[in-house]
Amino acid sequence: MDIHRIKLYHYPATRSARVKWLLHELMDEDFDVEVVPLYEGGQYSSDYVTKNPNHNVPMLEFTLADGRTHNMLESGAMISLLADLFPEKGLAPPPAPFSTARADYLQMLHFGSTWMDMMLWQIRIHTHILDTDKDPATVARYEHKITAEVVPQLLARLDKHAHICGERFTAADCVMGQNLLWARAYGVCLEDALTPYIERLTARPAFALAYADMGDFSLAPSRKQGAALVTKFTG
Ligand SMILES: N[C@@H](CCC(=O)N[C@@H](CS)C(=O)NCC(=O)O)C(=O)O
Repeated sequence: MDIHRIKLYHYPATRSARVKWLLHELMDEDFDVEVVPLYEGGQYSSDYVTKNPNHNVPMLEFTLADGRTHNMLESGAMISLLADLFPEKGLAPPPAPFSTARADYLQMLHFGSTWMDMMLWQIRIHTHILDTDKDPATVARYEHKITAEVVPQLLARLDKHAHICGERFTAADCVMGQNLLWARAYGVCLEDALTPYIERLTARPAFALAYADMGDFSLAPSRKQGAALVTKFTG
């Protein structure tokens, strides 16, 4: 099945930036991007919800050579698939034959996009997105869990190698890099020993392209946007 075109539904500096970054690594600028205005509630429009009932970004739309489209809704799955689609770029150890490198790569890609992501999301929504039901204890719980359990695992890896799965940059670094920028914006993962890794990632030309729109992101919606979102946001 041939892919005719790839389109990313995106909002600056959010989880869709992971995917945008990898697309730039793989395809330079040869893909389409549509910004979904999250703070204006664009993710709840009936058109968008029909395609993405989770009302979020990223959404990745593949238009096939025969005109059909297929949408993906999970950033980790997108990263995994896209890296495999471009084996010549060398951003994912091959799926077969079995290798511990592949097993470790998938482990870290999913650790970043599910387990660590879950903690960061709880911190974010209980700091900036929820209304009257913000819970500071939830924020404190996940700040502690990240510091006590996640950061030591990352430091142990980065003490040995330049990237999260070894010497080479892989697609798992797009997830981990975005997570670390997200974490630092919320005052966690500030350990100095993580900084050289973050600097290595942010020096990549594809990172610069993916985050060129970062100035359009603010951590919190404005008071007016937040008031409009509150009736729709489901957590
Ligand atoms: N598990 C999904 C989560 C996507 C997600 O929740 N994205 C946030 C932005 S980082 C969003 O669009 N939220 C809007 C909403 O929930 O209304 C993924 O990793 O792709």
